[in-house]
Order: sequence, then structure tokens, then C-alpha cells
Amino acid sequence: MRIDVITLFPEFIRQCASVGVVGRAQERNLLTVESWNPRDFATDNYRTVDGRTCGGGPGMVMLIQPLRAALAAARAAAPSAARTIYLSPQGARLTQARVAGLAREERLILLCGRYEGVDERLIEREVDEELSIGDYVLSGGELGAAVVIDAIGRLQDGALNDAASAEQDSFSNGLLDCPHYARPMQDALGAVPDVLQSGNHAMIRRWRLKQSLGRTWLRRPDLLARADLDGEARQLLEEFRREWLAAQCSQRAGNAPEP
Ligand code: 4GX
Repeated sequence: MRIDVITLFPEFIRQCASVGVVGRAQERNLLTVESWNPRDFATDNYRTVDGRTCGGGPGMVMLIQPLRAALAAARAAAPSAARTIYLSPQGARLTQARVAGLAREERLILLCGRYEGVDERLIEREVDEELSIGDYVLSGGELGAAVVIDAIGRLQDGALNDAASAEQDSFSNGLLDCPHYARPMQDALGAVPDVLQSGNHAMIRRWRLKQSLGRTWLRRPDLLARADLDGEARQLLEEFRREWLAAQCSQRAGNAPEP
């Protein structure tokens, strides 16, 4: 997969995409990330990329011309058609389902705005989709683009050393992930749950699913409402709820179980 990024800060994008799993995906030629700076496509002596908002008021807007030229250069650099995405708080929320869809594209172009944003005419004419990474305001689209690159990059075939780890992730089944532990089994901070030391893989699988369901119920009931649970999952969640409520009651009665 190839991702072209239109940004005033190409070095930031390059750095972000050069580390960890995504950096390795680039080294393995599973992913190519290229950046294009609109400033390099400005035609005046000052290399101007922004202008005052029409209608007055504070703030600057990114000009059409340098952005169009940068987009054209990015599109011309590779043959296949690329979906063009603008990162902004006005976009649809990025979810793991959208990430999985984007990861299957052959090419993407990510457009990063600074200042008060990009001239609306460019968005209407050149952008296929607006995406937001969350309901907060960043100083530019670069962190959003880096999030998209990271989430997509790790899903490229061969990027993760163990493909099973992507299937285990939070959200890939609509639930939060279960807790994880490593040796030592006994530590000053506590013990690893007995079931994980049992070697009984059927029990371990059920325990993990139960923890996933329980955490999702406690922390993200919105996700649980949308999850489509089978009979086993319903029963495990019911067990988790019953045990959790019992533990709450005994704590309130001041008779917490012995440590
Ligand atoms: N998820 N930002 C875009 C420029 C801007 C300003 C106003 C449109 C209108 C963001 C987010 C985000 C900050 C990127 C403002 N664009 N990007 N930028 N949340 O906050 O992706």
C-alpha cells in the first residue's frame, strides 16, 4: 500500500511512520509513505500557502493553488487512483471498522490542514472523505494523518510478526481487550490469575472472553449495546455481572474479601 500525505510538516510524518511496527512495514516494502509540502508548490517569492478568511474575522485559510498543485504531484507520482481523505473535526469518526476498510485500499492521499482549515472549494472538488480522529481540536491534521497511517500500517499483511495479535485487538470483535500478564507468576505487585497458569486452553479462552465482556460492560457500555453476543458470551457476561455486583455489595458492607 502507498500513502501520500499533503502537509506543511513532511518531516513530522516521516518520523512518525519510521518507528516500530509501521517503520518495519516500510522496511519490508508492505507500505510506502511519501509526503508533499504545499509550500514547495507555491508560486510567489514568499512561498505563501495561506490567506485571510473571506468575510473577515480572525485566522488564516490554506490557499487552493499550492494544495491543488501538491495533490496533482502526489497523484501523478503513482499510477492507480487514490482515495483522498481530509482530516478534520467535521469528519466522520475514525473507527477500527473504517481503519480495516482503508487498509484494503491500494493507495490513499491524506490532506492535512493547518490554520483555520482548507478553502472549502478544494474540499468539495478534491476530497472524497472527511475523517476525524476524535472530538477535540488539534493545531493541524498531521497527528490525525499519523494516527491513520499507524492504524492502517499495522494491518498490512506481514506487518505484525504474529497475525493472530490483530484479531485479538480491542475493537476487532467489537469488544475491549482482556488483561494480559507475563512472568513472574508471583510478584510484589500481585499474582497472575490462577486460570492463566492452568494450561487449560478452553478455560483460558472462556476467562479472556469473560474479561473482555466485563470490561466492555463496565467501561464502554456503548460498544456492548452494538455487539451481537452469542449464547456463550451472554452467559459469561451474566456471570461477570453477578460476581462484580456481589463484590460491590461485600465492599459496601465493609467485609471485603481477605487480600
Ligand atoms: N481529527 N484538526 C484540521 C484544520 C481545520 C480547521 C477548521 C477544518 C476546519 C482533527 C481531528 C483536528 C484541527 C485537523 C483543525 N480544518 N483532525 N485542522 N479532531 O482537530 O482530525
